[in-house]
Amino acid sequence: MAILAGVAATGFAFSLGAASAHFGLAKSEPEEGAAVESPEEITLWFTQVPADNSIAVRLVDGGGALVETDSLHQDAGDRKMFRLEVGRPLEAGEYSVRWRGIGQDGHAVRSDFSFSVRAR
Ligand SMILES: [Cu+2]
Repeated sequence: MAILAGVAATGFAFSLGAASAHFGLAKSEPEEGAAVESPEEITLWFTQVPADNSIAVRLVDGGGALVETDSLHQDAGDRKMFRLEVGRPLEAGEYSVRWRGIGQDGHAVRSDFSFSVRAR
């Protein structure tokens, strides 16, 4: 009985560890699905501090074309937080933010989220 309990507890701890080790996006500004005025920057908060220099973020318009942006900055105080400076007014329409990065478990993860810019 004690052995079985020990095995179960180990399995539980392992699955918790695997879940918490996985890398992803915690939130963003603009949020997924938001309709906003042209944002000066796009902010991403990840679930953990990514591997150094592993984050890339691209802004793509509704037609799939890459939108030229300014630089990406990692926040010095909160290293899970990254800001992409847009650097230009965005026309009204749909946009996707495509990101990739490497978490502390060494796995490369990529995903995207979308928002729209309202007509003024
Ligand atoms: Cu992982």
